[in-house]
Amino acid sequence: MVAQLLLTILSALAAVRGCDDNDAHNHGKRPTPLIPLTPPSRPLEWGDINIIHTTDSHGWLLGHQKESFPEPNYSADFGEFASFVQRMKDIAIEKDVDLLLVDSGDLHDGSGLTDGYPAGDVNGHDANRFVRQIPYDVMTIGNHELYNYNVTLDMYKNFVPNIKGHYLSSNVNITTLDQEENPLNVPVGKRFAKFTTRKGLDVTALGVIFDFTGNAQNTTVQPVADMIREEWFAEAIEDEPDLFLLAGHMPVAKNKWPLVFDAIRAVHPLTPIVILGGHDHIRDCVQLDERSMSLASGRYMETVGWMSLKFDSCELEGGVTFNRRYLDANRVTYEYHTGRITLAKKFNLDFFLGTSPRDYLKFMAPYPSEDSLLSLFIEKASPFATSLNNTRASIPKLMIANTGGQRFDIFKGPFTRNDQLTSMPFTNGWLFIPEVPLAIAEQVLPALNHAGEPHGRRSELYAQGNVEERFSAWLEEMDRRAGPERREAGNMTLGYVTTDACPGEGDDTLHAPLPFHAIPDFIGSRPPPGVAADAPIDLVFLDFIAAQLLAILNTLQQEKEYTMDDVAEYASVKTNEVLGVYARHAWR
Ligand SMILES: *[C@@H]1O[C@H](CO)[C@@H](O)[C@H](O)[C@H]1NC(C)=O
Ligand SMILES: *[C@@H]1O[C@H](CO)[C@@H](O)[C@H](O)[C@H]1NC(C)=O
Ligand SMILES: *[C@@H]1O[C@H](CO)[C@@H](O)[C@H](O)[C@H]1NC(C)=O
Ligand SMILES: *[C@@H]1O[C@H](CO)[C@@H](O)[C@H](O)[C@H]1NC(C)=O
Ligand SMILES: *[C@@H]1O[C@H](CO)[C@@H](O)[C@H](O)[C@H]1NC(C)=O
Ligand SMILES: CC(=O)N[C@H]1CO[C@H](CO)[C@@H](O)[C@@H]1O
Ligand SMILES: [Zn+2]
Ligand SMILES: [Zn+2]
Repeated sequence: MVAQLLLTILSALAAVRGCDDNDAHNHGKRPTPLIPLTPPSRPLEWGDINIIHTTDSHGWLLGHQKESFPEPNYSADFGEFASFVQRMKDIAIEKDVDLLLVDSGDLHDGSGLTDGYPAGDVNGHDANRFVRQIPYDVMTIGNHELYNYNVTLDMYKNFVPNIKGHYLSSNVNITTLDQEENPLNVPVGKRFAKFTTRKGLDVTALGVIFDFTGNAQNTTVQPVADMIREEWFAEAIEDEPDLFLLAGHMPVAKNKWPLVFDAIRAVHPLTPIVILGGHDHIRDCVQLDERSMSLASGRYMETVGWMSLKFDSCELEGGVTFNRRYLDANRVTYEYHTGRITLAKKFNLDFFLGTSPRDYLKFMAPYPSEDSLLSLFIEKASPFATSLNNTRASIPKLMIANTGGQRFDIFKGPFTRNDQLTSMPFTNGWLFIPEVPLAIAEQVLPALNHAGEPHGRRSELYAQGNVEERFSAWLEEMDRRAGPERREAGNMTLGYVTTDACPGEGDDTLHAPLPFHAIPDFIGSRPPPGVAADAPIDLVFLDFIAAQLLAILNTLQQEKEYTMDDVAEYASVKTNEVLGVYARHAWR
């Protein structure tokens, strides 16, 4: 729900941002990059407490969108991250363990959604409305929240009061004016938080920044060494929790974490301590002792950090096992770890069959033509696919099919199992009558089309659920109505142009009508070359049209009264397999 909402808002936001560049890209749910991504190497190791960690996201809510290496690895957007978090929370509940979500700061500076703000606005103000919908338990302040006083003030006034969890700034203050316009020097967030997890574990959390000196006037960063001497600090760590959670905008190696760590260890030698750091933009992990782990999780929403703690016994002094992992932020990763393999994966719909060299169109291209889906099906794909493993393959044949089964165009580019099924979903079989003289067989198609689908036959087809004829009539009407005006509508994109029986304009986006070419009810393969008119051939056709075809055949000659007894199966390949078989052969 939240994820879906977020996605919607993100795309809305992107569209708004796109306003003044004319080239409003759609940043809605983007397709998985066509470049195949390597899935994770192994499942995550869950513990009793599990943590998802982000840091230094710097406004990369739209994810990495370029196709050059290694960008597709980080292609998930924030909506997908939100969805991942939601699913991981569900899994945590199923496993009956805790899952916490932590961010270590630097939400600002570094991408259009934060830095592209219009004059008079504040960097990150809009993007942070989406960040705060993610159910972070603990967030902390980074140096990029402190370069510009307006940004810090916005965090203090708008972000901090509205997030779901705790925003901690143990050593960072802001000076604002109180109601009497007197300077008021206060922490931006809270200095510390004590909370109980869903599973009942007590957590004491801090949010510490490194000894940053580049901060704006009227913000204060207290050196870490001074912070640990504060009275509030001593009080905050005095009671022993089940876990100290130290979030902070500070590299996990070679910085001031040991000061904080040692101060806590002096009081609590054995309490597990997790440190979630950042700022250097690297992936890093150290252990200050074996009852602690410190993790840094990269930058720019490239990396999602994972840490888990497993208590080896119920006793306080029992062992703790830590585990950490750096996840590439992409949809393949998220799907892998949530075990929510999509139906598309389960059905193997991405299975690559070949690369279509062009668009093959049912109504938008004339039939027959190089661009016609119908020509492709009956002249190329079906003759090829039905000749494989077929003892009759060497006998000349003529193939006939109806056009109701071709359901959707094929487009240039990768042709997958899903494309195979969208284009031709039905499982009709191929039948044949042997030894029909070519001259007679050649008359069958025109005679069928001349007879057309008899009226009774059409309403019967419609009653059976076949809507293709109504749909094509709708397109044809659009095309006819537009007439020569189409050429004048040069600035419009192609699409549906609806007229219905209700008042006013129904279509939201106005289009010029799609090109439309009438198609026959029946289509046929090319006559076999170099075969004499009276030579016998195999007349091959779909089982769906057998009755009609026999009736026509009996009107075209008097030599023989054909019945179903003269008909046999021609090939085992079904119509919904034909295009796939052909693609593997011709489009590889
Ligand atoms: C902060 O906001 C004020 C008021 O909108 C504006 O005049 C000022 O230029 C801003 N300062 C910075 C550093 O952006
Ligand atoms: C800092 O705050 C004081 C009021 O406390 C104000 O007079 C001063 O202009 C502020 N400086 C900046 C740079 O915002
Ligand atoms: C931060 O604000 C608190 C509360 O007003 C104050 O007691 C403390 O001295 C301030 N710390 C710094 C370093 O300014
Ligand atoms: C033809 O036979 C081979 C080997 O038995 C089989 O792998 C292949 O799928 C068959 N092709 C068709 C189109 O039936
Ligand atoms: C096309 O041009 C007309 C006339 O200039 C204009 O009113 C209309 O908004 C334009 N449509 C699009 C989709 O750009
Ligand atoms: C680990 C991983 O998924 N690496 C991928 C990063 O992206 C490139 C394409 O840009 C793939 O080739 C890698 O497999
Ligand atoms: Zn950063
Ligand atoms: Zn930083």
